Parts: sequence; C-alpha cells; structure tokens
Amino acid sequence: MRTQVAIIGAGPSGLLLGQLLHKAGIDAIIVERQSGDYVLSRIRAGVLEQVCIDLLDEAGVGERMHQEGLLHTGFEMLYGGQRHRIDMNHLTGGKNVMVYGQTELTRDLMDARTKAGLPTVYEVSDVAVHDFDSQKPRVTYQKDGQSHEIECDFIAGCDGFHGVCRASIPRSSITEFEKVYPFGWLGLLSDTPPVHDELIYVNSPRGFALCSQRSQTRSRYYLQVPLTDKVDEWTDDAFWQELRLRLDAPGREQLVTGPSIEKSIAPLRSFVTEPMRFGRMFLAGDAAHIVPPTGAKGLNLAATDVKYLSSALIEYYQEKSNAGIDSYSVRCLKRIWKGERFSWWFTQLMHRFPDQGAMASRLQEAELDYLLNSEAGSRTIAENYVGLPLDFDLS
Ligand code: FAS
Ligand code: PHB
Repeated sequence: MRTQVAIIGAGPSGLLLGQLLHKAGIDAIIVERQSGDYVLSRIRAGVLEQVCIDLLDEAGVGERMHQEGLLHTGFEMLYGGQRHRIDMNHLTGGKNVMVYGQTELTRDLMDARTKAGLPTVYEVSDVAVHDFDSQKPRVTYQKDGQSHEIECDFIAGCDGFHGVCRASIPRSSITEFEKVYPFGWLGLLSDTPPVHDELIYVNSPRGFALCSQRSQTRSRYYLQVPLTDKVDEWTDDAFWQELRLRLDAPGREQLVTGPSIEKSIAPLRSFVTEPMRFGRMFLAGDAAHIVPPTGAKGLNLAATDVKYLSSALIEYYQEKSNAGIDSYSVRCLKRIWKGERFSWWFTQLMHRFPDQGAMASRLQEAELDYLLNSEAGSRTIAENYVGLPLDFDLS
C-alpha cells in the first residue's frame, strides 16, 4: 500500500500528527503494536500547556477537553510544613494550564480518527523502517501472520522511548544524552475527590509527593520511591499512609482515600536525541526525548514537536518548500532543551536524593526559601510551568 506519511505509533504524538495532516488533506497511515484499549489503559500525563490546548483545538478535537478539563490558574508547593501558592495567572500575565488526562486526550484523537475513517493498524508486529535516507522510504510489518509494506514519502517515528525508529538509526548518525534519576514515581489513580482544588507539589523529609487530579471525583497521586521498590509491594493502605506522612495537617484532614483503580511505578530519566531528522524520517515525542514528569512537560513537548512536524510537512506538500523540514530538528531541540532544563531543575528542587547529605539539604531549602519569597523567583517557576512561547528565542 502507499501513503504520503507513514506514522509509527498511535500514542498522542502519532494520533495528533495524523489528525493535523488529515485536516490539511495529507494522507497518513498509523501502525501501532498494541491494541487501542491497551494504549488507553496507560495512565500518564495530566497537565496541558496553552500551546497544547491550542493545538488540540486546531486539530478539531478540543470540545470535550473544554467541557470536562479543569482550568488551573495556580498550584501549591509544600515544604517545611508550609504551603506556597504559585499564582501562574498573575505571574505570567494571564496564562493557565488545563488538567485533562492523557487518556482522555488520546480517546478524543482516536474517536476523531475513527469518525473520519482514517487507517490505524493496531496490534502489528515486526515493524521495520527502510530506506529513510532515500527518496523512497518504506515501512514493513506483520499483521495476522501476513507481511505488509507501506511505500511513503516520509516516516514519522512517534513510537515512544522503546520504539523501533530511533533504534534503526546508525549510531554514527545520532547523539543521545541521558541522565537517570536514583528514584521512581509510584502513581495511584482513585475515584476519590482531590485533596485540594489545585495541584500540590510536596518536598518532605520523607521524599517528594504530588497530589494531582483528573476530575472533581478522580484523583492522581504520586510518591517518590526507591528504584528497588516493586508496585506489588505497595498495598493501597501503605500508599495512603505514606502520602499522609508527606502531607501537612490540612492535607491529612482533607485526604479522601479509596481503592486504587491503577497503580504503577515509572522510572525518571532525562533523555534527548540529536538530531531528530534522518533523511525522510522524523522522530517526535518520547521517541526523541524523555523528561522526569515533575514539570509536566512530557506530553506538552511531544505536542510541540508535532506542531513543528505537521507544519513542515504541510509546507512541503502545499508550497513545495523544504524549509520547515530542514529546520525541524533545530526548532524542536531549542524548545526541548529548555523543557529538559526546567524538568531537571524542578526535580532536583523537589526530591530528596539518596546521597544528598546535610549540605545539599540546606542548599535545597535555601533555594526554595528564595524562590517562593521572591516574585522573580516564583515567576521563573510559573513561566516555565505554563510553557514558554513557541520559538521563544528564535525571533
Ligand atoms: P507514547 O510512548 O505515548 O506512544 C508511543 C506509541 O508507539 C505507543 O502506543 C507504543 O505502543 C507504540 N510503539 C512503540 N514501539 C512500536 C513499534 N515498534 N511499532 C508500532 N508501534 C510502536 N508526562 C507527563 O507530562 N506527566 C506524567 O505524569 C507522565 N507520566 C508518564 C509515565 C510513564 C510510565 C511514561 C512512559 C511516560 C509518562 N509521561 C508523563 C510522558 C508521557 O505522557 C509522554 O510524554 C507521552 O506519552 C508522549 O507521547 P508519544 O510521543 O505518543 O509516546
Ligand atoms: C498528573 O496529573 O499525572 C501529573 C501532573 C503534574 C505533573 C506530573 C503528572 O508534574
């Protein structure tokens, strides 16, 4: 079969790219190794930047997000038993974030693709990318015991951190930057009312905790745990007890506990691939970069990659111009590295590192004291959290 753009991966990156290309009249086929239900079962991001919200509107899938999403103008930082509210709206001249689960956003994109009758091949295996350094790239895969081939003009590697696209690039053509953190996040999803109407980021002597939410009746909580922990070792009661120990008195009072509907441990890493374009194959989203989720940047960086890639491909087909394609890597990486910096910085500010020692603890406290009692300090947190403007410093 033949298409203009072959997209590997039906996560948010692949689905959003497919939707934006479709609206511009560009054909794309998506191949995905899991089932659609499995993709939806993965509980991940929860906070959308304005750039992401605008992109979903541009893709024509923002209706339910605006109906069910929660607009947040600020969030709390809790340390030393004291809460400090970061008033994002005031500090950034009116910007906010939207709390709307990645699962729901993915569902909206899947529904739009199905409604438009666009091809997504789920549960494929042995996906391989070929001749992406030629004018005639190809994708092959297995489905129900049959071999299939897609001839295309371009390949979009939207296949996440463990995908096949980045792995298929000759090592001499790619540079990978990685930092692995000495702890993970144990996440719990529960159908209980959130402990607070805004998110609470906690730096406690026992470690980091995050109180997030999906709706007025569904909460998402995280605890920093050692990398050696196994999710089966954590009963729901043990989770709630530890969360209580990391919260302040009002938090303990407000916390409504209940059975977990999902529980998992995610490792934390910072990772960047340079470049992100290889002939006629482009990497986008987690296929090219990973951030520790502390700054809520993972999904948002994926969305801006897709914004840049869709614009470049539309420009190629409609204006016969290679300008966007040629500048794709530079534009993405400018934004990605700033997202990586903020995510790393916020992680080292809010977590207790196993070997951090008394001096590092005092320095962490001093940094928090300064940032949260200085308008300039709080503004730097706020403007990075809501998301820097597109092409922030390419002007
Ligand atoms: P994804 O990994 O979501 O999607 C890639 C898709 O490609 C998957 O469906 C996969 O099955 C498919 N695929 C892989 N290999 C393939 C192959 N060979 N052939 C075909 N298909 C293939 N971000 C936040 O902002 N906050 C969070 O709390 C947060 N928590 C996270 C927890 C975990 C465990 C992980 C892994 C990520 C988390 N993230 C979080 C980041 C996450 O939201 C990503 O940024 C987001 O999923 C990026 O979307 P994609 O780039 O589409 O990658
Ligand atoms: C989430 O709701 O899953 C979430 C929110 C903010 C983060 C990370 C995860 O920084």
